[in-house]
Amino acid sequence: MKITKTMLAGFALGSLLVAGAAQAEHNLNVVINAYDTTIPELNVEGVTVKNIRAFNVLNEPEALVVKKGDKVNIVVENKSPISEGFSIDAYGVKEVLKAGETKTISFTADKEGAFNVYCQLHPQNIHLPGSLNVIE
Ligand SMILES: [Cu+2]
Repeated sequence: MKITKTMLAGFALGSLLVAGAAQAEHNLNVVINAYDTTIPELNVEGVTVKNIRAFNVLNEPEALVVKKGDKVNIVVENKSPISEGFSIDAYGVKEVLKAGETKTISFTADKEGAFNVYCQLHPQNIHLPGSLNVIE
């Protein structure tokens, strides 16, 4: 009986070690969304314009944090009424999502650091950039 228990404990420990050695998966969800805003007054090059309707596009959440070595799966959903881009140059990611489209982007986070996540289709003062932080 004692031997059996020891063997079971050994098997359990072995299983834990195997699980620990496997590549961890990190699943994230990002929603790209556009927000209507009204700018009450704006002065551009000496000309004042009032009640401008504008919109800003955000990636939510803005900051993504994963561990180095993780297999990262990012499900990106575009809720903006127009096509949006999703790029991470350091990982060779450059996707275009049509309005309403969802895509899964996968890569292994083998480089440590803070990387820009941005839309390659729009200026960064309209579609605000975010970050991918790969930590040790
Ligand atoms: Cu955009």
